[in-house]
Amino acid sequence: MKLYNANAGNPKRVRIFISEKGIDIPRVDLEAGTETRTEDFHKINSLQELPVLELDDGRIITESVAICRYLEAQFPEPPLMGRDAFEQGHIEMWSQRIFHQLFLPHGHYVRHTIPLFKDVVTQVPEFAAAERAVIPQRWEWLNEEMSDGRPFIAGDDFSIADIHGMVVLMLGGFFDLPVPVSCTFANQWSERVRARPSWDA
Ligand SMILES: N[C@@H](CCC(=O)N[C@@H](CS)C(=O)NCC(=O)O)C(=O)O
Repeated sequence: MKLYNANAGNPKRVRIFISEKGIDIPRVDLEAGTETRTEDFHKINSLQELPVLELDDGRIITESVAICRYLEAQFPEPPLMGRDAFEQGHIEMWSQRIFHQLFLPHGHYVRHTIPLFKDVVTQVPEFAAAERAVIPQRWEWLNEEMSDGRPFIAGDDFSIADIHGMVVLMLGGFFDLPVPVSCTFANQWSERVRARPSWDA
């Protein structure tokens, strides 16, 4: 196997997942937005995005969550996507919530702001500003949810829902969008996940 990787949010999701699984997958490091916009890379992923997992027989899986799902099936321990039907549904629920409530506003802000995406989307500065403005409220929502004192987003165990949150923290670090200081529980969670070895993946 090999992972086509970049220093960006969606590849980071997969790198953290791989680190949490304790496995090692060789990487091909590319620069997203430049080295991905070639004819050769188009043959690998028609959307010209990273990450991409190439299996030993040449088969390809794109989409960060799809890659995680494949790895979860191949390497079930430790389980990051739930052990039984309830856990799987519950973790997926939290993954969707973190993705829609927190990752998307960050993603929209980035895509509508930085030069890398100016040929990919029609950048609308007002939309970028509006998406940036909702982020503190979304952290307050998560903080309220976690005020029951649970250590991780979906409960007692670390899961892919936390990995989605870690990617949000990483983007927040790049674009000066920290967890509001008033969000005590969310900040405690942030410290907890930043202390994991996978944070540096
Ligand atoms: N839905 C995809 C999104 C992948 C994506 O947007 N990757 C970005 C880096 S975070 C990229 O490669 N962008 C290059 C470009 O837009 O040219 C996933 O989850 O993997």
